Amino acid sequence: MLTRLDHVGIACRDLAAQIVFYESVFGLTVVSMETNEEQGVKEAMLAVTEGAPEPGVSYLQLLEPLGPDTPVGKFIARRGEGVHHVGYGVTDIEAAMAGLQASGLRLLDQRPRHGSMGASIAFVHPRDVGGVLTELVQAAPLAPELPAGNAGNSN
Ligand code: V0V
Ligand code: CO
Repeated sequence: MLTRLDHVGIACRDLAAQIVFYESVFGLTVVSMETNEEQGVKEAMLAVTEGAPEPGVSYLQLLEPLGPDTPVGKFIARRGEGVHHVGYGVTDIEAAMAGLQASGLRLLDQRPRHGSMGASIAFVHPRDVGGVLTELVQAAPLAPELPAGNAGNSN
C-alpha cells in the first residue's frame, strides 16, 4: 500500500528561520512553498533526495501555523515545535483510504484534500497509529505523463 516515505512534517513557529537553518546547516533546497488555507498552514517542501520533483524522492515539510486555532497551531501550543506527522506515498489514495478504514482506522478526511505540489492527501488519526499523525500522499502526475485528454482526477 505504501510506496515510499514522502515527507516528514515538522511544526515550527518561524518558517523563514527554519528554512535558513536547514539550507545552511544541512544543505537542503526549497522546491515548493505554499499557503494552504484549508489546512491552516504556510509550508515549504525541501528535497532530501536528489532528483526532485521526480517521483520517489523524499521531502522535509516545514509547517508554520496560520493561527492558534489550526492543527499545527494547537500542536505547538500543546507540545512545542517538532515532528508533527509522517507522509507516505501511495499510488491510489482512495484505495488506500478504503483499505485503512476496513482495518478499523479512523480517517480524518472522508475524501482526498489538496496537498503540497498538487498532491492528493488524507490523514489518519494519530490515536489509531500509535500516536503518529499519518498522511497518505498521492503525488500529482508529472505533466508529460498525463494521459491525452485527461485534465486530472475528479476531486
Ligand atoms: C494532536 N495529537 C497528535 C497530533 N496532534 N498526536 C500526534 N501527532 C500530532 N500531530 C493528539 C493529541 O495530543 C490528543 O492526544 C489527540 O491527538 C486528540 O487531540 P485533539 O483534541 O483532537 O486535537 P486536535 O483538535 O488538535 O486535532 C488533532 C488532529 C488534527 C490530529 C485530529 O490536528 C487534524 O485533523 N490533523 C490533520 C490535518 C493537519 O494536521 N494538517 C496540517 C498539515 P491525547 O491527549 O488524546 O492522547 S498540512 C500538510 O501536511 C499538507 C498540506 C501536505 O503535506 O501537503
Ligand atoms: Co504533510
